[in-house]
Amino acid sequence: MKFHVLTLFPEMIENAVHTSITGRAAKKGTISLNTVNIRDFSVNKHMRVDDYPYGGGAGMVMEPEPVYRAWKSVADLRENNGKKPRCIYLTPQGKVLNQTLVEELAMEEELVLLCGHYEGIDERVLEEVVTDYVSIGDYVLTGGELAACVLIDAVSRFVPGVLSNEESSQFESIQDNLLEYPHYTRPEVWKNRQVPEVLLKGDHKKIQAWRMEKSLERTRQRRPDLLEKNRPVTTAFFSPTGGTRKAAEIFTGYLTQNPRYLDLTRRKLRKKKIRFSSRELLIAAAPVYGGQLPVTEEPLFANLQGEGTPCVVMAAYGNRHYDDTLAQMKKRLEEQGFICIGAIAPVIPHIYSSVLGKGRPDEEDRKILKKFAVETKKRLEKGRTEGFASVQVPGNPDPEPKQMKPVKKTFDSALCTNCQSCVQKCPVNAISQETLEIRGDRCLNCMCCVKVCKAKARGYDCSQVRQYLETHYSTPRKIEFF
Ligand code: 9D3
Repeated sequence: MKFHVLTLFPEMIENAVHTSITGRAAKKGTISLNTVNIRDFSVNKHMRVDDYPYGGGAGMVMEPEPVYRAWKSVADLRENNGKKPRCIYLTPQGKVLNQTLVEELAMEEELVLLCGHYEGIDERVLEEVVTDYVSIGDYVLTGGELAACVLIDAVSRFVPGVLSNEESSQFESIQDNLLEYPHYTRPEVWKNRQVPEVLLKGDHKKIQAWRMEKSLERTRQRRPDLLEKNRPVTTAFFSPTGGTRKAAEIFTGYLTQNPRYLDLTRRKLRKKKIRFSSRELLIAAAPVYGGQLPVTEEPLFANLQGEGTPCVVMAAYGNRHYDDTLAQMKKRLEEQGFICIGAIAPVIPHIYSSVLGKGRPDEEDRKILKKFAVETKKRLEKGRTEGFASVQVPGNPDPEPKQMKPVKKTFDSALCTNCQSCVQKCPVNAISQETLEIRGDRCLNCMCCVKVCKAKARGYDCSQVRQYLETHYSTPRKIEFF
C-alpha cells in the first residue's frame, strides 16, 4: 500500500509512520510513505500558501493552486492507468472513520491523503481533487496531520504482511461490534485476585462461552451503543459434498467471528422452522445443479422465516454457470420475509470433473469474497439508517424445472460393509435402509453417498457429461457478485 500525504508538516507524518509497527512495515516495503510538502508548490515569492478569507472572518484559508499542484505532482507520478487514486481530505466535516471504512480503504493500492491547516482549504480545489471526506471523531484538532497518521495506522493493519501472524487483524472484536473479553496471564493469584477458574481448565467450549459472555457484559456496561449495531450472523447452507460449505465458511469468516451455522444438508434441520429478527443477518448458500437450485422434497430454505431480515444469497457452481439460481434464491427468501441485500456466485470444484473449478476457491477468490464481505458490511451500515435495498440479480426466478439426465451409479456389494453411512447422510433420503438401492425419483445425483462410502463400494460413471463439460467450460470463471 502506497500512502501519499499532502501536508504543510511532513515531518509530523514521517515521524509517526516510521515508528513501531508501521515503521517496520515501511522498512520491509509492505507499505510506503511519500510525503509532499504543499509549501514546495507555493505560487508566491514569500512561499506563502494561505490568504485571507473572502467575505471576512477569522483565520486564514489555504490557496487552491499550491494544493492542486501538490496533488498533481502525485497524480503525475503514477503511471497513468486512467483512474485517479482515491484522495481523502481529513476534515472535521467528513464521515467519521470506522472499521468498515478502514477495511475498505485497505483494499486500495494507493491513497492520497490531504491535510488541511488553518481554517481550511479553498473549496474549489477540494471539488477538483477530493473523493472522500473523512473525520476521525467529534473533537477539534489543530490540523489534519494527526488524523492522517491515525488513518494510516489503522489502514496499515489490514495490509497483508504488516502484522505478524500473532498480531493478525483477521479475527478481531470491532468486526462484530463487541468489546474484547478480559485477558489474564501468570501469576494465578495477584494482590489477592484470582484468575477466573474456567480459564485454568482446558475446556475450550466453556472458555469460549465465558469469553462471549464477558464480551457482551463488558459491551453492555461500557459501550451500549455498540450492541445496537451488533448483528448476529447465521449461515444456512446445503452442501452434499462440501464445496458450497467451504465457500460459505470463507465468506462468513470475513464478516464475523461469531457465526452460527445451519447445515441444511441434514434432513432434520431442513424440517425445523427457524425465525430471524430484523436485527440479524442470514447468509443462504446452495450449490447450483444444472443452473438451478437442487430440488428437495421441500424447497430449500422453505422453513426460514424473516422479519425484514437482510440476507445474502450464495450460489456455488462448478465453473459452468449459475444461470437462474441466484434469482430463485432471492425470490424464495424475499417471499419469506427477507430482504436480499447482496448475491454472490463463487466457483467450487465440479462434482463430475476434477478439472472444472479445481482448487477453487483460490487466493484470488478469497480476495473477492473479502471484498464482497466489506461491501456487505457497508450495505448493512447504510441499511441501518436508510433501510435495506433489495439487490438486482440476473436470471429467471421461476425457471421450468430442469430434468437432468441421471448419472450412472455403481455399487459393489462385495466391498460394502453395510455401515449405513450413505443411508444416513443422503440429503434426500433416497437410499433404502434394507436394500441399499437408490430411488431414482428422489436422487439429486449429488454424489454424497459416493463421498461418504469409506469402503469405496459406491462409485459413478459420468464420463459423457464430464467430456462435454471439460470441452466447453474449462476456462476458469471469475466470481461475480451483485
Ligand atoms: C470552528 C472553526 N474551526 C475551528 C478553529 C474549524 C476547524 C478547522 C480545522 C476545526 C478543526 C480544524 C483542524 N482539524 C482537522 O483538520 C481535522 C480533524 C479534527 O479536528 N477532528 C477530527 N477529525 C479531523 S480530520 C482533520
